Amino acid sequence: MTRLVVAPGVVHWPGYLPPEAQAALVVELREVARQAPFFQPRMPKTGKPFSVRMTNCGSLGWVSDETGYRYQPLHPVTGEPWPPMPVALTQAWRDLAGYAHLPEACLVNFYEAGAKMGLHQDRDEQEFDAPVLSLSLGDTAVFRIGGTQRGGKTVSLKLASGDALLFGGEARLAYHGIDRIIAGLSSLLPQGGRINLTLRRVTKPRA
Ligand code: MD6
Ligand code: FE
Repeated sequence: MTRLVVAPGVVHWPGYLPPEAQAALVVELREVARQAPFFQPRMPKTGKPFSVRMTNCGSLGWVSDETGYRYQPLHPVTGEPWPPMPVALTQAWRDLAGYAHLPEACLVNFYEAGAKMGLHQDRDEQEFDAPVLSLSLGDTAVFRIGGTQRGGKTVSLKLASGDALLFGGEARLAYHGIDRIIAGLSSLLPQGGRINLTLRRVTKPRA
């Protein structure tokens, strides 16, 4: 397995999930999305919709609306608990995260052609000692990462279907985003598009 250190604290495993595991995960994610339909998050204050649609699995889910960003145990539209995390995801976490406790939230982002995500920090969690683990499925993304200050130097890398990316240590609060999606390189999703999963530990584990 190729393990690329992109920057201190940022590790990229191209093709971490083999094609059969990617296909099996897509089947499980269709069930997640049946129980917890994709919703359109909105920017705090302005209410401007994101171009990415989202859902979650696990005991907590990340949501965003006019009142802010937060984690909550219930779907913002259906009011139901998030479905459980597929075992393949907790397995990837055990395999790659190097963190003793299980993740609580898996944010599922869906990008159609033209969707992107602005530079941001992941800082709505209480536990920054845990890394964030990302898995990508479907179309390739151009991912950009910088330092912990906005406006610093950035580098970009492509995330293809099956790739894993870990953000931890001194990179845990690095700015990052998705510049664009490159369609046509993966046949995993018949209608195209990209799914990104980010696994997070939200609460501080009790000692
Ligand atoms: C994406 N990823 O790949 C967006 N956040 O669609 C993220 O925002 C992200 O990949 C924290 C750690 C890893 C990530
Ligand atoms: Fe992020």
